[in-house]
Amino acid sequence: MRNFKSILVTGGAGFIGSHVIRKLLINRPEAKVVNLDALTYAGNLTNLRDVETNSRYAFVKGDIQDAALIEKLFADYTFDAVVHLAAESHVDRSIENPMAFLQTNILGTATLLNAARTAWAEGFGDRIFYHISTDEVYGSLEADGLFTEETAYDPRSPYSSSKASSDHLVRSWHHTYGLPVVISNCSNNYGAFQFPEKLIPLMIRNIRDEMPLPIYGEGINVRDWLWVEDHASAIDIILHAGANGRTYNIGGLNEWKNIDLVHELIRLVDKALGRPEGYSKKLITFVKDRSGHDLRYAIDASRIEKELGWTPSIKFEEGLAATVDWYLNNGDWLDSVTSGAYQKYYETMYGNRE
Ligand code: NAD
Ligand code: TDX
Repeated sequence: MRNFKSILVTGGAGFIGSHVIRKLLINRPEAKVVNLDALTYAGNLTNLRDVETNSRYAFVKGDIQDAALIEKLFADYTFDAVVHLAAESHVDRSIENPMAFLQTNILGTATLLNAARTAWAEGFGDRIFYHISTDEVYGSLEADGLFTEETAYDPRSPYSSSKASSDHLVRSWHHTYGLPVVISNCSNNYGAFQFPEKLIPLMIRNIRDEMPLPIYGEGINVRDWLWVEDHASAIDIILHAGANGRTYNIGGLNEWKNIDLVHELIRLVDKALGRPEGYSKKLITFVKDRSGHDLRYAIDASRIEKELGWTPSIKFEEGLAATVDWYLNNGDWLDSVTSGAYQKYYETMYGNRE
């Protein structure tokens, strides 16, 4: 088991990163945590309002491609671990604007790897560079089968190919320079503070506001959903106990067809808002499919269970109901992140889709 005094988290103002920072501050009272985040449209400091006065937490606004800034941060804070989450993360945006994905996800990761290697040149010791990746690097499954850590990479969108490239870079810094690394590849996360461009918060908001519910294609695509706090726990465990150079798949064993999930969200939101059962079904709108839409993702998470003792802690029904409650009770958050630029995004993505 490793112990860290000073951890650099990148992308901590985003959805998963904010949960990771909270988890590290609670579980690791000996550690200081520095959050480096560029605050793109997806980064929001209100996601971390409850920890901002914690003396073991610091926020730095900056880009992971800024080599000089990162070198200075390594010198100022003498990090002994990096947890790298910063990324452009939305597949639809990657189809519209791939270059931003290549810059942040590929060049940004290489910049961080170089900085860690240089700063730790005197000896790697127990230090670790932890790269957070996605199941999408493995491609798309038909009705059967699961992605294992041995599945060959077959990324099919600009997003997933940029994440696959970054995974390859991390492994190459390990093999070439000996940089100690761990990688994890996770399925779709859900929970509080997720930007409402992603399926679950977008649908909750649209059901609440009685707006059309845009379902791509026939809604038959399948995703495996994992509670974001379970992902944050898995990250904490892998960071401290994962074997150097090893990859861990993280998943929820919880596959849902998109259309079934939207029906479940309609049931939960209508119930919470006191509407008659089935009231919002009329909002379902089948729209033009996502280009290159992957059919199915599903994860074999037996390695992390066997080697590190991690399994999901919560049943999906419970997590989804809590998530719906969170968005309905945090309407201010939802309204603030969807004001301004979101309107233009929504119009661009969905305006001509029906
Ligand atoms: P997110 O889009 O909610 O947050 C990304 C964060 O990174 C934001 O705070 C943003 O401001 C920051 N960022 C973006 N570009 C940056 C740059 N150039 N420099 C510094 N900061 C920058 O993403 P998320 O859903 O929290 O995902 C976090 C990580 O987990 C990503 O690496 C993603 O690929 C991976 N992942 C996500 C999921 C999921 O379901 N959301 C599943 C598996 C893996
Ligand atoms: O409006 C929509 N309608 C719709 O039918 C949206 C936004 C999505 N969908 C479908 C597309 C997918 O089949 O829902 C499914 C889930 O879509 P997203 O929430 O965009 O997630 P996905 O594309 O599966 O990718 C997510 O999981 C893996 C994250 O965004 C990635 O960052 C992560 O790596």
